[in-house]
Amino acid sequence: MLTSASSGLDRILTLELVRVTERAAVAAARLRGRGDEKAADQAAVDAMRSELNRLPIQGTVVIGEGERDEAPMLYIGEEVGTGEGPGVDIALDPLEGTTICAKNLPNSLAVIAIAEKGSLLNAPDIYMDKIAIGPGYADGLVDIDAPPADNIARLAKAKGVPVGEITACILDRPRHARLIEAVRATGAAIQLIGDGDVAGIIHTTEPGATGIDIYIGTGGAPEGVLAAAALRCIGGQMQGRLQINTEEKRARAERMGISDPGKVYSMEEMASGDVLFAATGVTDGSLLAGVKFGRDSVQTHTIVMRSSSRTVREIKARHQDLEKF
Ligand code: VTB
Repeated sequence: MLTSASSGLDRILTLELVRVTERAAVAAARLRGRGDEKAADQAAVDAMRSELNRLPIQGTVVIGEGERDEAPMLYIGEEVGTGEGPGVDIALDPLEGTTICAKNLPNSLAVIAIAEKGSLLNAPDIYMDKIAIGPGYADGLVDIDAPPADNIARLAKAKGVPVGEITACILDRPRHARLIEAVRATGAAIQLIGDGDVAGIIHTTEPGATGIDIYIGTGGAPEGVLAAAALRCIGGQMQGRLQINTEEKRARAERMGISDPGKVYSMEEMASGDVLFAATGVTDGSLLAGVKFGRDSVQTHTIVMRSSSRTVREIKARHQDLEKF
């Protein structure tokens, strides 16, 4: 048995996880900048699935490529791993930011989180309102229900800088027009991203390197759970609320065990227990370099971490067995 009640997930799995995102990232990177989102995503899915099936786990995908009828692989409920070893829940996104990969723009990632059974929010693939900041601030400093101007002002004060030195990351979507206006009215800067809010949220944890202090806005709920898993490991704060605004979404959420449609989830409620998280850069980004193809090797850059120890490792790998890649 690889788990023990006191230590949560086996630490060996942390390093095993790196291969899973590395393989997915390399497969997607071969299709960077080709304008074909579907092909890049499919390549990442295939590669992640085959590597995942080598892991000594009895894994169940709880955040995946979609529900079974729409996703033939890595669908929600799919059993993955060798079938020997601990039972775990898995959240994954083999290519987070398909459009940015297809356009070869920054910050697309291959991402996975492994958690103790029952500890990840089983979110339907709908929108989630999100707010996140990095570590080192008092609990509850920002609040998803507070006006953006208040959150930005509180963050600036806590950081000890004028509001004009705060940068918010927001997905560039028409639905965010009012939010963008409200943030700009404070004097804060906005980094508008085309896709990839898992990276956007992780970037709040290292404002010195990324220039991003706060993430605000509405993106995918599955990406929200993945980001919460990452922040559980690095530190930081996040809140999320599912946008359950139709009867159909309410029914879907209820089937997944969600009974309170207006609930604000804390980071710990989205990803509790022991969580392992890994992300490999596909395209170059502000925290992770993208995959580099050389004559005789392929280089990858991965961040891998574990919530129970809060260890954050960066692994730069040079792969020379090119037949595998
Ligand atoms: C975001 C973004 C993802 O979905 O979650 C977004 O981070 C939300 O959906 O990379 P819309 O595109 O409909 O705004 C993605 O773009 C993935 O599809």
